[in-house]
Amino acid sequence: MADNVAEKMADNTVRIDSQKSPAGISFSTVFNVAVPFIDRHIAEGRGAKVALRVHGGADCTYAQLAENVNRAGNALLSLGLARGDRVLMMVKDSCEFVYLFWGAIKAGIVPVPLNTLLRAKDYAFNIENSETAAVIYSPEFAAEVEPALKQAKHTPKVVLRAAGDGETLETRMRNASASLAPAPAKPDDDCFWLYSSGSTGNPKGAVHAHRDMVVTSQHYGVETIGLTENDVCFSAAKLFFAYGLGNAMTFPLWVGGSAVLFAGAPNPAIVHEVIETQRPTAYFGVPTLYGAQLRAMAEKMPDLSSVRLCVSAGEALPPELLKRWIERTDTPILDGIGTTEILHIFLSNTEAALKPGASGKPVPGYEAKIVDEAGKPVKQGDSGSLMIKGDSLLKYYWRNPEKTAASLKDGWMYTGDTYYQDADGFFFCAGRSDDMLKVGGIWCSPVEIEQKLIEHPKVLEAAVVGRKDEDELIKPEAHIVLSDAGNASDALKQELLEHCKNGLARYKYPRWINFVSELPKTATGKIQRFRLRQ
Ligand code: 3UK
Repeated sequence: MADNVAEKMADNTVRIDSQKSPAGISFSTVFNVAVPFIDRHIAEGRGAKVALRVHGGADCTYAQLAENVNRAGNALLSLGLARGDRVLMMVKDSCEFVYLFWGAIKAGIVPVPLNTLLRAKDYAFNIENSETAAVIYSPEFAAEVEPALKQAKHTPKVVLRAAGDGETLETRMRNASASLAPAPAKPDDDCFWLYSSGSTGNPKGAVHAHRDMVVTSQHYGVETIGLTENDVCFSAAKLFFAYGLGNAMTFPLWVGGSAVLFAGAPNPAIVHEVIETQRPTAYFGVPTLYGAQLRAMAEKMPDLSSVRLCVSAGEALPPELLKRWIERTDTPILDGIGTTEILHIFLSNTEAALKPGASGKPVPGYEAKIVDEAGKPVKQGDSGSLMIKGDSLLKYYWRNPEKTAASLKDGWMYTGDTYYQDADGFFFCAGRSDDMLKVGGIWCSPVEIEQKLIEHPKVLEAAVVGRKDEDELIKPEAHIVLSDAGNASDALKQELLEHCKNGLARYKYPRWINFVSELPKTATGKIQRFRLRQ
């Protein structure tokens, strides 16, 4: 029956059966996801509606969006890119990001948005690992991207700035046709990648299919947080994160709502200014920022009256922060856990079922189980490894069959998180199964910070662990053995901080440095980080 229905569906369409819970989602056999997210809105009469509102810039209507997506897709094709080629994007939150991402997909090219806070050596790895055909970047990131292009052993066919002087994506788009037929694809074909980091080793390209953004937008965006075309979404987390990509791009574009885009670094003052001037209805933040916003509110209370819904993800939201936020704003924050591999939130609190400190319950369309080391479900209340099943899981890690096999088992994904479930069915986070830290919602590998510290000539050994700050949120702390203990001084601490800030993405520097005489180790000499955690 379902197959017959699928056969009868027009190309590039989705059918939602909302009588079912979770809603049944069927895809046409020929399915390029750019059509329902972009072109559908013109057919549905939303051409004149604002799709993207740029803080401090010009709005973009759905009609302009559809035209520019076509122009971007044609620009890539005219540069010689072919089906399945990757295009790495180091692009700020802006209309160009959205044009390029969807233009690539519509043309059958695979966009790979990258974290714009990374450094040249990180980008050199991405360029080589993806064997990308193109690198397109905002001029703001030239100082890291351009050296990376020189360092990398792979040379992309196309290197272009997104905007600015000379030949850019923008000039290419101006000369490109405004119409583009969608490249034929199937719901399960490769569509876009996001890189995900691990505690040791290099980041891994998580390959997502055409169907995945429909699944997250429908099951979380519509069925869990109730977004509609009247919503205006603002995400403090940038579009290059899976979290931001859903919040401020796929969700509003799925429901025919609007997104607020802001290119700069989020801080309480600017986030409050954006909320006051753009008046979003849904706000998506991370715990560290909610904490900083609360401190700023003690000085000056912003007008948040447009916001009906606040969401937090990236790391657990401490109950105390939630309590203080509700006291101040009278709006709850819905904490939910998502991953790059599953694309968006799969366990979430809702207004009807909210427990402070919990990650909530499974989002419609997802199943969760907590298993022991043998893969067997644990007793209710016991901690174990959290596994998730659902239709938005990555297809595979790019050129990493071992990691793919270790992470995916019979349609279930190991998240790497330790969880337990209480008697009411709420899931609670009890830490990671590796040493990875979430700092301001962003992955931070202790090993990477340690390696940077050890590069310094005065450092003999280093161990980095997570320590809770005043908001109960984890930040990196370094324990350092100096080659010559006599060098210990505050000036050296400052020097080591600068060394880290200059060599690593800026959010990765240790917030505390302790000089110690030795580090706890196993008999085989491995640092026992757990003994250093407070
Ligand atoms: C941790 C949480 C407790 C957890 C993400 C929303 O964060 C996202 O994706 P990443 O791949 O990291 C995934 C890991 O982060 N985590 C995320 N949210 C929570 N831990 N409570 C939470 N609420 O360790 C998870 O494995 O960067 C978040 C939507 C999409 C995402 N990709």
